[in-house]
Amino acid sequence: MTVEDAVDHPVDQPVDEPVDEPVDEAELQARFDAVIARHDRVEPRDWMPERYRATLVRQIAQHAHSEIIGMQPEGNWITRAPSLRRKAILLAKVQDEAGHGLYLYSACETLGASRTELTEKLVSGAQKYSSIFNYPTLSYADVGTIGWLVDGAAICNQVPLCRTSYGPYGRAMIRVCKEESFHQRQGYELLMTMMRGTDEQRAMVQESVDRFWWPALMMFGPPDADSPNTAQSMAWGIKRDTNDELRQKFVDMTVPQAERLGVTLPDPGLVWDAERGHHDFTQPDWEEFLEVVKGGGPCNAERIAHRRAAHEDGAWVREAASAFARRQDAAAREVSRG
Ligand code: FAQ
Repeated sequence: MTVEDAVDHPVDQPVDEPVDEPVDEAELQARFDAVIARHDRVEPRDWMPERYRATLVRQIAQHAHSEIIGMQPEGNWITRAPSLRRKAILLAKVQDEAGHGLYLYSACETLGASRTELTEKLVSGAQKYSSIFNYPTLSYADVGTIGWLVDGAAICNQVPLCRTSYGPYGRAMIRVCKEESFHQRQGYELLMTMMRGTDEQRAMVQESVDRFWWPALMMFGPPDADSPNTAQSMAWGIKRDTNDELRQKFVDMTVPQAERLGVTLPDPGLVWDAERGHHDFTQPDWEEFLEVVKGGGPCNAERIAHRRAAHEDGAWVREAASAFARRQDAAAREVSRG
């Protein structure tokens, strides 16, 4: 499934009819269930069960936070990019991630959760972001590996989300996925260039892939049997595939790319299973995953401290923007009074 498929075969347009009054809760629930059963879209002004709304806010906010925190590991290399061209590409990519975060915070606003409130929950640790961004970027090859593996995993996870049941989330995903595809290609091209270079450069790529392979597998979340949210999110059409299905898709997609690149994926258990028509692979260390999600990863404290400092340093910009908006409003009222 590509982004283009999702765009060319969009979910039917929203049924944004005003609700006839009076309607009881059971009737509203029945209408909602019918929308989900038809694979139609739920829109912001539609009635929705409170748990559906809360699940969406949880997932979309975590997704938004991941995009924003995800700027840090690669941002670490902007000043040290080896050429003007590589610097321009990296700057553009990191800016794209900021844009993705903003679309996603906007999608959350349509559910009644403000950006201020969500940012506070991020910096206080009340909401999560993707485990992957708690690992350090130790070499320039990590920029390529993040593009290839991390954006690659993000695409596997997010292309199906273009068909998620909540309209604003699905529509945001279409553009995000197009940009993530570009990110993945730039990462792969960077690694390919290094693999065509010196022995030291090839070793740098291999070392980077060795570090990022297992955390990339963890991005899809715990195994289905240990995933408390998957069954309900699938029933509501928020998620279109389970964590294990997406992880398998990612492995199958990545193996031939690794062969072409000339790197070895660090899993001796990775073999083609002709009967299943998929690669068998070793599970990542789920204890390590839980530790990272709980806040004990190599960079959790640093990532949150950096985000909190940036938020506090930006207070004057928010105040200035609010003052400017108030002044514009006052001027507009003045003009309308004539
Ligand atoms: N890290 O029951 P499930 C990107 C939590 S964007 C941390 O399976 P669910 C772009 C989960 O929240 C990457 N926590 O949960 C980029 C839940 O906790 P809670 C982000 C995780 O929601 C590239 C608990 O574990 N993408 O990379 C993780 O049904 C390069 C139980 O899990 C998205 O957010 C994890 N990896 O499925 C940016 C995509 N996995 O809240 C910069 C949208 C699970 O109950 C540079 N999200 N948890 O306390 C999703 O598809 C889903 O939320 C899953 C998790 C699949 C991530």
